[in-house]
Amino acid sequence: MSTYLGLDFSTQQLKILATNNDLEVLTEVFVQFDTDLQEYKTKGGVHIHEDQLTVTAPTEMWVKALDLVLEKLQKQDFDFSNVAAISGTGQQHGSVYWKNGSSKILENLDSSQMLHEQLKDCFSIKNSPIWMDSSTTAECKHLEDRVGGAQSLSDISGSRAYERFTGNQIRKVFVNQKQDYDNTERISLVSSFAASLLLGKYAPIDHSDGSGMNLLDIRQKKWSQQCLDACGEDLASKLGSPVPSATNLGPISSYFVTKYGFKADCQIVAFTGDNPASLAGCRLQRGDVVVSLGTSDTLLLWLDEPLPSLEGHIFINPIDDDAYMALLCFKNGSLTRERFRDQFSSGSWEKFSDQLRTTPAGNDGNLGIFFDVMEITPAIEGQYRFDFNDRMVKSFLPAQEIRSLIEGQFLAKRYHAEKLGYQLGPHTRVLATGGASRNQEILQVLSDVFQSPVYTLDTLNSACLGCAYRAKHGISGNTSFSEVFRNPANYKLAARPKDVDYDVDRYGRVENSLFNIV
Ligand code: 5FX
Repeated sequence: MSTYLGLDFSTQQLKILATNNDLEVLTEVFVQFDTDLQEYKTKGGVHIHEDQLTVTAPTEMWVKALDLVLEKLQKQDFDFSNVAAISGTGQQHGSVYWKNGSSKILENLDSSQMLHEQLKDCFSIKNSPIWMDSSTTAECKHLEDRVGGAQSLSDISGSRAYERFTGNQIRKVFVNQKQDYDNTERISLVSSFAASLLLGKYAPIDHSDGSGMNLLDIRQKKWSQQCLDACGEDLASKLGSPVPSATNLGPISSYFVTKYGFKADCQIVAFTGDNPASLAGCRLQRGDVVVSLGTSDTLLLWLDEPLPSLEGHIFINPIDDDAYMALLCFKNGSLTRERFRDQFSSGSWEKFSDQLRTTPAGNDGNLGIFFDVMEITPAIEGQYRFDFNDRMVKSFLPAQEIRSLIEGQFLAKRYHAEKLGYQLGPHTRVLATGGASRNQEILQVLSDVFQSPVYTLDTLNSACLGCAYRAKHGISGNTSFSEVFRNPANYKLAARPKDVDYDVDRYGRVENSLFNIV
């Protein structure tokens, strides 16, 4: 009869999903910050400040949302007394600053009052910096300089310095709001903050989300003293010790037992970041890669031996603490595909598909790299076409344009994945999600470029679902993550690779040559 809950504190909403003991979804409810909590006046769940660089969210709004979402679940007559364990996730990188003395309040919550009424004065910084913030360029430079450069920082923490990464955000507070910094006894990530509410005491940061801070030594699995010293004073004690992502943190706070009827021994399993949680929700296994084809394209990879680079991010793996995962973001995704459809396929996806079907794999050597807006991976903008002799040309035939775009996009993904240590193997599965994963011809190119079968999967709720899975895993003793499932994953085989050979090294050479052109 046991049930499990997964919570997702994402940018625009707080969602909660319940599964039965077989990890099948029973119900889900959500609170939309802009509409359900209008008093906080957010747009898309955030406040963009006047400088357009600073982006925050009211911490108290997240606290209030927790009671609201549980009340919504209560209205469905959900039986809280069957919940064996809860885990959750939050938008990555965001930080919460608990004021000196707050742990006492958190440990003595009164179930006759709302959480936000009791915790409203507990935050030394009332508006949490979040992942959309890009105001910390100076702090990033400082951190990289202090540890010997961007590659050294990546070698330690899995990523070069990024504005949104928490260490740089913490340093901004340390430099500009020293009094508030000194008045802070604990700094949480959004994920560990949310776990703290449920636990009724400060929850540790988990290894996987902790890897998005530019502070954690991803091999030692400890804070890097060098990085801590570059970002603030006495930071180790403010952060607490990080723990493996599957750690069972203990029973739920009595506040929730009395107020909602949870049983007293309902366990809280460490919360993690949304991308790691998605990896769990997709039930990724060693060798798999998730390719999400949306407005921007994202890659999630399973890695055993990471090679940190100046592009992409390496995190400790959320479901196997000895492994790693990589996250790669590509900004030019669907919008570029749609532009090509309008320009070269008369606005028709059917014609677009037809053009892919009738052109040969490899495009007779015609290679295209199209970054309509400044790309993240790599940081280049512009339109580049190369013929089979690597000579730059101005245009291809319309059908070649279409194929060069799709092949170029997937070659970039394979090239950058391999640069981070990913190796294609005989058991590699490519799991495709997002809007463009409904196009069979696009999936065929993906399969050909990766020389692996492509499966589609429905991941609307992958982060939330991943946390219900992690909740069960966290209380299952020494069983591995894959052992908690009775049912096979619901993947559909969509394409098998044709016998073609793509020259990924050539793609890499050509892409690198662009740095000398732009
Ligand atoms: C990852 O590095 C990101 O910044 C985003 O995907 C956030 O996690 C979104 F919540």
